[in-house]
Amino acid sequence: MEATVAAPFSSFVTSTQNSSSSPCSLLLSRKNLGSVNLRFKSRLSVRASSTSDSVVTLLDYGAGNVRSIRNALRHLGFSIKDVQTPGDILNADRLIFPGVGAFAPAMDVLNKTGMGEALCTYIDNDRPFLGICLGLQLLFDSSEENGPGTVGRFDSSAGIRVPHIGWNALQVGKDSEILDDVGNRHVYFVHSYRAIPSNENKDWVSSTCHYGESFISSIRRGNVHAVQFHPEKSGEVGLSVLRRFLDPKSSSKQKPEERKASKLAKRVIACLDVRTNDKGDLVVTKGDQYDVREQSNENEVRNLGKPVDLARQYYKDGADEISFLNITGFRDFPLGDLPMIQVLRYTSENVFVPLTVGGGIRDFTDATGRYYSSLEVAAEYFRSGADKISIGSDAVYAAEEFRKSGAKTGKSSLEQISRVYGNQAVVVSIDPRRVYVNDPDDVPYKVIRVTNPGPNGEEYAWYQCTVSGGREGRPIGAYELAKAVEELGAGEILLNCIDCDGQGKGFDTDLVKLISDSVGIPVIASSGAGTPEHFSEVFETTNASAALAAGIFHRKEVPIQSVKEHLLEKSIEVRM
Ligand code: 1PR
Repeated sequence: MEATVAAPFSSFVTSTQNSSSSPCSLLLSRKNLGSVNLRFKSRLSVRASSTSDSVVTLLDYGAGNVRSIRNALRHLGFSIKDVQTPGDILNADRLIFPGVGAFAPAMDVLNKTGMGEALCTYIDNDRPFLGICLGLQLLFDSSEENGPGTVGRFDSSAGIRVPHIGWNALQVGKDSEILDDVGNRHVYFVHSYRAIPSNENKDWVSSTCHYGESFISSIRRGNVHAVQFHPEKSGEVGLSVLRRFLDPKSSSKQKPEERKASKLAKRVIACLDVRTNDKGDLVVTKGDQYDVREQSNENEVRNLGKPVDLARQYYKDGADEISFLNITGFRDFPLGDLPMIQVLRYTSENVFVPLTVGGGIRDFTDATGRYYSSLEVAAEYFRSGADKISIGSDAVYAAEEFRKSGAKTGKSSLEQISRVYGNQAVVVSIDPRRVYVNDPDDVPYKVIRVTNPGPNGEEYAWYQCTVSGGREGRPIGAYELAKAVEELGAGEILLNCIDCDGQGKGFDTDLVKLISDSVGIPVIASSGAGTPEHFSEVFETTNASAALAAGIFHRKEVPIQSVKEHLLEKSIEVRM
């Protein structure tokens, strides 16, 4: 969650300043630019702190998922004081600035309210500060032309997928203190912009991370800390980072991890397909090729458990992420489906890995004629604890339109949500069905030679996209859709396959290879996992960044840990 503008810091700067003299960038070159600090000091003063040890001040500028950091702080026994005025910043005992949402709108708010100035004064006075993600980037001069030490976008031409999403390893340098428990473990990143280490900032850098190049993953000077990763989403390790910031005297020690994290891990994701059953209860269900009803006389919806309980269990079991798909969202309006919002709220109270939610994200007019934009739906999901939202059917319509006209309208839910929340917060879920053909020229879509021929010996296939939970085929293939949604602002693709769903015979590696080789954003392989070997197969034969499964976890056939241990044996990096 961070900048979506090329030079994010410039918007933080008041109109009379340019980005190279922005107040907080001075922190990195104080000697040269001290006079501007003084200007702020003369206008604002910090009073000695006196409030309770268990209060933490939170600067929530109203964008994205701040519920996760709130939940993490409460979980650690702290109460939260929200910043209402610049004075609240100056009077804070300890201040957290969680960087979520897009940069420009957030910085506008800070500028208009005078909070930006107060923030700089607070930091300049070496008061306890923790910046997260954007909260790190704002300490730098962002101007891309100013050479090293600036914040810029990852360079996808270097062969890396942007956004950088997932669990990566840190090279911890100097005495960061808050990172003392991180050791050999992975932490969770989600961002497209990064700060580069340089001579000017080397005294500040407390850890770096490698993703195509070395970038700054944390800085520390005195009581001022900032991290590019999300501690509130990094499981127990992340909680220990927060704990050490909040209570530097805390002596809690994480058990040292024997295996050393060395690079971006392949993610193992647990997926919960959720819907209301015939009794009106919200249940986790799971279909075979998208049919979720029992093959019994009652024909009832399969009930595999309660969403919140299962999500908690998967968090404990080591899932790297959890996805909720409201599979009847296409016909029920999500904001009318309050139980799903409740599920997110309860889950995010004690599940500290990323949560994705999908189903029914689109513009909607209810029975009373009230119109809701997809942005409102997404906003409610983010507020309720989702880190990413996933769009299915509506992305198909947007992609069809885009291919027809060749122009972006900026109005689709995909475009709007990624503009406001950043593309790293928007997943597109594709539900394709394999269609065999004899000849690659039979259809105007991308056709591939399949590993296993079709029922009539067909050697080729295309993958037809569907909407409404697989009920309706559309005139667009998975390849065309993936390319289009990447252009429209998707940050990640969740690639299902109706033919493989629930079959336990392995992922459709032909399809996963096709899509993961065609786009520059991360691709999550989904549908068909039956054994740990299916996970290593998909990672060894395709460029998938993550693999998702549902049935084998719900039926307790294969524990998440067994999948990870198997991947480790195959020398595939995973978070343990
Ligand atoms: O179209 O924006 O309302 O979103 C609807 C969402 O719900 C989409 O993401 C779509 O994939 C999902 N969905 C709709 N109907 C079903 C269904 O099953 N009847 N579930 C459905 C899709 C597929 C995966 C599943 C994997 C792994 N489920 O999420 O979890 O295939 O399963 P497995 O490991 O058991 O093989 P919109």
